[in-house]
Amino acid sequence: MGLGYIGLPTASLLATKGFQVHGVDVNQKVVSSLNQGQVLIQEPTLDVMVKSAVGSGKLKASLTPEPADVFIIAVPTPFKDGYTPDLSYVRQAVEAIAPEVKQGNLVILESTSPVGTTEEIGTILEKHRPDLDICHRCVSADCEHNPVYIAHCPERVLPGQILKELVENDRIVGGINPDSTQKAKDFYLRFVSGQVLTTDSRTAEMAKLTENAFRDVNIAFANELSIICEKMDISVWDLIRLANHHPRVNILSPGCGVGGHCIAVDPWFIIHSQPELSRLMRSARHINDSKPVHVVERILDKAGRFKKPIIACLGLSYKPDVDDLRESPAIKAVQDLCSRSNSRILVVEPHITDLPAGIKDKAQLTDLENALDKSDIVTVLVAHKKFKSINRYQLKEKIVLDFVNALG
Ligand code: SAJ
Repeated sequence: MGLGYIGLPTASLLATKGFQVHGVDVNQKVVSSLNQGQVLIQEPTLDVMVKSAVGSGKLKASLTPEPADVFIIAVPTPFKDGYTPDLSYVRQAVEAIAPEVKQGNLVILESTSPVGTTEEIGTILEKHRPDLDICHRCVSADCEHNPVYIAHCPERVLPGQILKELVENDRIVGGINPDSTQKAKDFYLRFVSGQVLTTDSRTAEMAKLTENAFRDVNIAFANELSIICEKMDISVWDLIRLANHHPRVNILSPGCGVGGHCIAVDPWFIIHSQPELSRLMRSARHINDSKPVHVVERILDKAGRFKKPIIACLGLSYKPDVDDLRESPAIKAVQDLCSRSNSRILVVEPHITDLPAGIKDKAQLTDLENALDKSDIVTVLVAHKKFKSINRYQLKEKIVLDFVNALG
């Protein structure tokens, strides 16, 4: 259920491992292109795997679910206003599979979710299918009946390395009862080479949120350090390189902010559930969210020296070498820059062909050569590999603001 950045790679991997896979998505375009062996998202080697999976007849897609042994839910779990978790896609997916679920089936939630969501799946299924034995409160590991098994197995793959990590990463599996945990573990052992670690569903949910909150807090430390270093006229990159030589120090990289659909979102699920107790995580979120504003202030400071400067903004995606623009701090910075300055803004993003709404009418998408040629100020917002090979000679007469150390 859900053929996005997680569902589609998972479906195609399972199909190439011999499972018969039926992919479901609410988007007709996604379904049609998949059935033709085509992929709408960029992820290394995914196109080859999808082609082979569809070509072998093991993977097909439609808008509605069919009966199955295992149902995997991999739909988005964003937040609504006030950083409240939005579980509507999970609920809709469960309602969609409810008519097809049979005794003995395994339902797995892979979407990153607030604590308690996997148990809620059981409640929703019970409501729509009172005939089913969900066995919610079953505590023994050797149930004599054949209930519906429900477990959480959070996805942990890194965009850009999804297909490798789907197989090699250790997985955490937590069922709503011990039987569900065991069933889910047996399933993952059929295609995962990493360890499959077991727990209960609430701990599994919290583990995933914790992993991303840990990274968010550590990036916030780096971002705070970068602002302190600017004030003190110290190169934060040299500082981090040196400090990281200590055997127990490993500072992450400062940048333009934290984006994507995971790290900028998931800590809020913890903060929302324990607002009084999540002071550090909340603070990290604010530091990372405010970094694009700081980036823009630094650009405006330099732009003030010109009448109507041309500013090149290199990179728009949420992180290097991906096409994903979701929650991108670079977009926030460009948007803010457009609204606060009279400059002409040239954007270079090699992974897209069109600027997103919000900056489409205010900035111009162009290629790297043209941007470097025309601009007075060059800003690097995302450390794409392509930018690392920029000829320094081309930057000689320009003001350069490299927020991600792409130019070294
Ligand atoms: N970033 C920095 N500095 C760093 C590292 C990252 O500013 O040192 C920024 C990136 O530019 C980006 C954001 O943080 O804007 C997040 O990027 P990321 O590469 O850290 O993580 P994601 O969001 O692509 O994937 C994360 C991963 N989680 C962890 O590493 C703990 C991945 O394993 C998860 O599966 C994924 O979230 C998810 O789906 O939850």
